[in-house]
Parts: sequence; structure tokens; C-alpha cells
Amino acid sequence: MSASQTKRTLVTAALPYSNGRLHVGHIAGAFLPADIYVRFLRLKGVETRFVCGSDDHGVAIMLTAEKEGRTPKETALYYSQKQKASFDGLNIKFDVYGGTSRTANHYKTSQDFFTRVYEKGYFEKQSTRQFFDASKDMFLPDRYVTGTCAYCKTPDQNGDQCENCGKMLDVDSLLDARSVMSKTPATVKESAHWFLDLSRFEKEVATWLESSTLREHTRNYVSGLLSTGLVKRAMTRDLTWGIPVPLQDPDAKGKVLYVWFDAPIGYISNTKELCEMRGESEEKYADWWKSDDCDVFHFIGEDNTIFHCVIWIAMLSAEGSFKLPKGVIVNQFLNIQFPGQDQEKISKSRGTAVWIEDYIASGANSDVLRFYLTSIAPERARTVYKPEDLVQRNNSELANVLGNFVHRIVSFTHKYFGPQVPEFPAAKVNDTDRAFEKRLLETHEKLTQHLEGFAFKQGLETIMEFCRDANKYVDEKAPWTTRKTDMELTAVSLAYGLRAIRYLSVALAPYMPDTAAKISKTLCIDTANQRWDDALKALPAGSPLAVPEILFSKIEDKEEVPTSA
Ligand code: B3M
Ligand code: ZN
Repeated sequence: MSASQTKRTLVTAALPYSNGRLHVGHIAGAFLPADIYVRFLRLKGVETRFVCGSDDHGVAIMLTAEKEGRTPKETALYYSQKQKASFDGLNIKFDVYGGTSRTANHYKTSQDFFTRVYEKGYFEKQSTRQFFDASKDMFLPDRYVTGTCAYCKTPDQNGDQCENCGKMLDVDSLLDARSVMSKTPATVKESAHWFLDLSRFEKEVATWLESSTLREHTRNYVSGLLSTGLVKRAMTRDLTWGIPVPLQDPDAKGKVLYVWFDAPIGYISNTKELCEMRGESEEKYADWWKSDDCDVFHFIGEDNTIFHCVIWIAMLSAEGSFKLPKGVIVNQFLNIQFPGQDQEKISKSRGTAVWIEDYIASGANSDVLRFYLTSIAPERARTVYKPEDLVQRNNSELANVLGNFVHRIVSFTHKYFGPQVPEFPAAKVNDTDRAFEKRLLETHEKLTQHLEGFAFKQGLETIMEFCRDANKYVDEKAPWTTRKTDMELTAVSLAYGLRAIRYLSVALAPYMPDTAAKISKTLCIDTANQRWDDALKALPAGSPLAVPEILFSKIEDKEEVPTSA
């Protein structure tokens, strides 16, 4: 996989449904890796915009609104703001965080998109059989109905997609369907809808699949979908909440766009929103969506794969004026395991989630969570979040290995050479120092490759291995012993140690921005125009040093960080 080589890059993270709070699984899935990538690109000097916002339409929001006694619009706004606060608390810094129900721009962009596809003749109007709740006199699209998946026989599945096998479900493939509203068996009623025949875009999807940046599991999954053939999918719904179908046809009355039609268009409308926020003309968004100088990367969780890698590609191909994404970076799910219990899915209803809001409210260090979630990132397979593992890694890796290295080098330098990088004669540099320097250069090369290849977890491991070696280097050079006999030799060890710290202040910046900033502050480095390769620049002798802060405190009492819902 290769990263963006172009002048500009637009990075998006999946738009979360605004019907609930965010938990660690959401963050590990799409948002944190996207944020790491954006920070890396910016350090590389790539002009980057980072776009997200809440996904406000669809039945999920309607059901929550009903349950919590708010309107769907109020619900969307309420949770969208909560989500924004959670992202802020973890330093996940989008350039814009809108909401698909909040702006006229999103309605217009979605309706214009629909109209263009319609005018090109790609929609087929068809009378369909839909689940219906006679007692409530309403159609039951998507999550309004539950039943058993006809393909894998998993019970309690929603009307749109089976959580277990990922297949799309409809009146014929959802067995024993019941209304979520009245709990009565669902009946079936006719309704006209507009379908996009995905099979007409099989070639476009296949070509995109070959040329785009995807992880292996994603490529295999999408090839599998293509090999069984694509089908027609309704792009409209019988719902009261959503974007009205922009057609004069009497059959369009009371119908809205399917949430998965308008949601990805949210990436475009949020980009427009951002241009407006920056005082640019609305048409500026085309620099990000229609220019060959820009690559678009979507970061998503595994359950969104079919929508981004098949339906969205077909939609964009049908509409024709936007660029196809350069890559879709998909993470698998994160399971959770509480002490003494079995591993399970993260679930709000079963109370098996760690909420970001609670983590932030506990006052725990946001970088610790960023570190832990990256160290268990489900990049190739599902992985497990273990609350006590976070505590253990904070203590053993962050506090003991990283924090301790920085602290001991800087405070030792202060003590014996004053608050500055010591000067040393070149003749005192020995093989151990040269080997350590080589190690640093190799680390940078490896880390850069990992980040360019979206292997964020391996990148972080590379940094931590370097930290362990840095501690070994200092132990071997033992400045606390050499200072009694040879101050010049001691100066070399500390200067090389400081060089490693300088390195970490940049290398860690995509992963742990607060920590990187604290290290930079200790080294009195202005990070405003910092670049990725500045990581390799040694600080000249005499550069000032500030008093080091404690980067990570040990978590003694496990209750200090939230461990459950
Ligand atoms: N809202 C599903 C989810 O939150 C959906 C993603 C939309 S991305 C355009 O997982
Ligand atoms: Zn299934």
C-alpha cells in the first residue's frame, strides 16, 4: 500500500450515527487511525483536510428519539455535540465536524447528487414489497424491523444488514420479521422506490478495487462480493425523517433518501462547510473532490465496508463528477474483556463498553488511551480491549520505558551540564554511539514506511522498540559512572540521548500529540513549522533545555481509569 503522493489529501472518518455516545471501539475503528494519518501527512508537508460529522438520518436516530422523548433533530444535535466533545478530549482534531441534518448545504448536495444520477437514467422506479406495521400504520424499513437472517440464521437482526454475515437483508431474506415499534409480526405492503442497479457498476468497482489502497482483508471481502454479483438496492425509504426525494413524481411523496445514500455525500457537504468556515468560495471544495492533485482517503470500521467499497463507488461512478477515493482504510471490530470474564462484543445494551466521555471525565491522560488503542489496533483482525492491560502498559511501557528515558537524560544533563545540550569532542564518539545513531536512522525509515502504509500499530511498536534500545544505550554508556572520571565521554552519552529525545518529540507527534508537545517544550523547540524529517536533526550544543515534566504517572489504583459502562 502506498500513501498519498499528491499535493493535497482529504481524509475522512466514518460519520458516526448521532444516537449515542462514543466508546473505545468507535475510536479504535475509524477516528484515531485517521487522526494519526492526518497528523503524519501534515508533518510531511502535505496540505491536508480532515473531515467528519455526525450521520443524523435513518431509523437508528428515529428509534433513539422515540425512546428518549426528543425529536430526531434534537436527538441528532444532542449526540452530535457529545461526540464532538469526546473527539476533542482525545485530541482527534477534525477541521470540521458537522451533522447531516444541520445544514441546507447537505440537503442540497444530496438532492443534487440524487437528481444527477436520476437524470443520467440510473435509477429504476419499482414497486416493492416492504415490511409494514398495520397497528401503527407505518412502513418498517431497516432497523424498524427485526428477524432472523435467512443466510446464516442468526436471530435478532435488523431489516437492513445482518451483523453476523454482513449480508444485506430485505423482505425475502429476513425471516419471522417483527415490528420494533409494536412488537407484532410485520406484514408486507407495496411501495414504490428508486433503485440503483449496482450490477451496472461491477466493472467500475472491480477497476477501482485493483487500483485503490486497501488492506488485504478488505480487498478479499469486496472481491467476494463482486464474485457473487451485485444487485439492485433501493436508495429511498418510507420514513418521516430524512432528506426528501427531490422528484415531482407523486410516488415520491413522503419518501426520503436512504440514509446510506446521503451519509457518504456528507463527506462532500462537510468539505463545503469547511470551505465556508474558512471564508473560501463554495466552489473551492472542488479542489478536494474534483482535482487530480488531491487524494481522498476514507477511514471506516469493518461493518461499513460494503457501503464505501461498493455502493459509494457505484454512486460516484453513476454521478460522474467526483473523484473516486484513492483508498479506504478499514479496521476490524474491537472486542472487550473485563477481568475474570469472557471476551465479548462491545455493547451499549449489555453494558460492555468503556465510554470516551467517562474516560475524559476521570481526568486520565488522553495520550494513554491513544497509545493503548493503537497498540491493540484491529488492523488485520479483531482484537481485545482489556482495561487492566491499559493500566499495565501505561505503567510498564509509557512510564517506565518512554517517560523514564526522557526524564533521566534531561534531568541528568541539567544536573551536570546545566540547562543546555552539552558540547563534546568528536574524538570521544565511540562505536556504541555510532550504532545508536544508526539505530535512530533505521527507526525513522521504518516508522515512515509503516505510517505511509497505514500500519499504525507497527509504527508505534517501532517507536517503543527504539525507546527500549535507548534505555539500553544509556545503561551501557552509564553516564552516572563515567561522570566521575570523564566528563567529555559523559557529554557524548547525554548529547546522543538528547538526540533520541528530539527524535521522539517528532516521531510520537502523530500518535501522542500532547506527549510530543511536552517533550518539545522540554527541549525548548518551537513546533509551529515542524516537519517530519526534523526528527533527525540533532540539537546543537548549547541549545537550551527546560525542566522536564513527568510525562506519564503510574496508575496505582485501577479505579483511576474507567473500566466499564
Ligand atoms: N453512520 C454507520 C456507523 O456509524 C454510519 C457510517 C456512515 S459513513 C458515511 O457505523
Ligand atoms: Zn447473516
